[in-house]
Amino acid sequence: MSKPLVAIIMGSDSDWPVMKNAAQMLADFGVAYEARVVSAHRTPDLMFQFAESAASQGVQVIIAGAGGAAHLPGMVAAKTTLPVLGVPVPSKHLQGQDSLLSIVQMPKGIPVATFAIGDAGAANAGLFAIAMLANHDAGLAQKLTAFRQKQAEKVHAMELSEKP
Ligand code: RP5
Repeated sequence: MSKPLVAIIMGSDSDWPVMKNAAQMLADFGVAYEARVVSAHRTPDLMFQFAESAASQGVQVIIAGAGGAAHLPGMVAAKTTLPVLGVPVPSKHLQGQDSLLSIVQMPKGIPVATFAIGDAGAANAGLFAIAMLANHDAGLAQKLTAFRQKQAEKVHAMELSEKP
């Protein structure tokens, strides 16, 4: 297995069912990735160590998912200049609206690219990472074009049943 170009991190193993959607996308496109739990408030030292060493390990994009007071993506972004893609994970009481607002409202100077809440956001974060890597990888760019074409073909083939 080649060195991971994308690191997927998340605040808890309970985020994995959502974050798996990013991993699946990267796997489908044949992009090497690693996925691990790094908690901003429960393992802050690990979070800093991860963020500080990611670039030197060959990681080019970080996808960070968290729920609730979701400070993981922003804190990681504060410790690296790698692009950080934030995925708001649905939370127990506020259905991920808290996660979304925590991640998206970064103060000026430290950006986090924020995606939709939940599965679609995680899948799109995977696709966005692929699009960034595809800028310097013609084979990957071709796969991305093919993926879009396939999606369009599915829509063209859609037929509505039970028309009035
Ligand atoms: C956050 O708290 C995690 O990202 C997760 O979404 C949430 C709940 O964590 P667990 O209590 O399931 O470990 O840090």
